[in-house]
Amino acid sequence: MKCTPLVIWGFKMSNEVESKIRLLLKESYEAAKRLLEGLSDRVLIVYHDDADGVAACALLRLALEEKIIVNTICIEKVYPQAVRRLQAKGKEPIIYVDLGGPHLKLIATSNIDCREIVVIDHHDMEAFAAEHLTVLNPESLGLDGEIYACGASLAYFFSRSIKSEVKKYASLAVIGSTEIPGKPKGLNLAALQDAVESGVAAYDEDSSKRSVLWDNRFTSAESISSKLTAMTSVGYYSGGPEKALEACTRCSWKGMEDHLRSLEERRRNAYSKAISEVQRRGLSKLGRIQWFHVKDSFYDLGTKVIGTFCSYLLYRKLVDEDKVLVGFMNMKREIPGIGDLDGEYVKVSARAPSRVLSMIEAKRLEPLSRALADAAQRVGGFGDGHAAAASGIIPKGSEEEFVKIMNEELLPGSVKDSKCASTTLETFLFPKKVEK
Ligand SMILES: [Mn+2]
Repeated sequence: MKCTPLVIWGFKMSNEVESKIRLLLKESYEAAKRLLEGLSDRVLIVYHDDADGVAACALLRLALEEKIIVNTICIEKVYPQAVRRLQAKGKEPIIYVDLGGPHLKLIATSNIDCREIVVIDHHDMEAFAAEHLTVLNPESLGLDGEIYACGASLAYFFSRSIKSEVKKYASLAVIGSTEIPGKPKGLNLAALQDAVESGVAAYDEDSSKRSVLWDNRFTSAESISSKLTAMTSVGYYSGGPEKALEACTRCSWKGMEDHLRSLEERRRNAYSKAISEVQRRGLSKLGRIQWFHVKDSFYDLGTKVIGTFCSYLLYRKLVDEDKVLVGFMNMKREIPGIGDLDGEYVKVSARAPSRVLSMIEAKRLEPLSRALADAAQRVGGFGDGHAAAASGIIPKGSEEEFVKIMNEELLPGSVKDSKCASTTLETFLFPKKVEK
């Protein structure tokens, strides 16, 4: 199998960034080559439930499917149970894309069959090396992955070295990169240049607005991104991720208009039901936390919805600016494509109102990622995220205990400092991206 080394021209960036990007592209090319030289006739792609994740998966599938059988699984979070389950089935290589960076140790130690695993991600990563594990992440070169890359741009260059025709799909990388605020930089800019060259994207440098060819006309990349995210997250349990993959492959919504409308409607109904419940009952308060539980109101929707709902509540009067906002929803046991989780779980999301965020920045409170993850772990769950937004899953019935512990964990300076050594304080304090 032949791979083409990547050549990119005309960067407007510092030499240091440029040389790191070239190094990353070289690593990417070599990883693609190794994957194709392997003996397997199939591959499994595990991707994140948002526009960046699905665009990245579509690019990889486009490049690989003529050569080998491609199976895909969309997951909402890198749950330990989900990782163990999916890695226990089959022997083919696995590509994790737009997720996995913070969980390399879990992924590598669950690799009991010594499968080849490639993690293509741009989130803060855990420093962890293992045999059979290839990591493509700008963070590993000291380049900020949440400024200079996105999952889809990384997947685009990986795919382009396998199949040069993928250049016609560079618009997918442009769609994925809209989750990074501001003007496109680094790999995102390089992918955008390819897309413009191929005639599948247009860029207005002054406004940094990007449009892509979709349904045969130029459409705002951001609007497509938000629809893809709705499909993969709101529609998570109703085949949304596969439909979104299909849409990316065709660069079209054709035949999916009704599905999109019904998703919007389901989300609207669930929101209005939940908001009237929250208004009727008010928020429960404990110390530095205010919280609510929507129980089964979001039951058929993917669990990202509770995070979006928390963000939406942040701007409502009933929210106390001085307390962390925490929301719970009951979640299904089923993970599509993987099976049922052992046990009953609740998804928890936390958001920092602006005044709480200033306290976090002033180091008077712990970043939510740390406080939530520690509290979740202490009740037998799991969590991750950013300073101002974090989420996790915890066993059903442990919600009040969780709130109590998280309230304590929010106070800084306790003995637990060494636990999160792989993530620097700086990356906690200055999150570049907040889950939308
Ligand atoms: Mn991403």
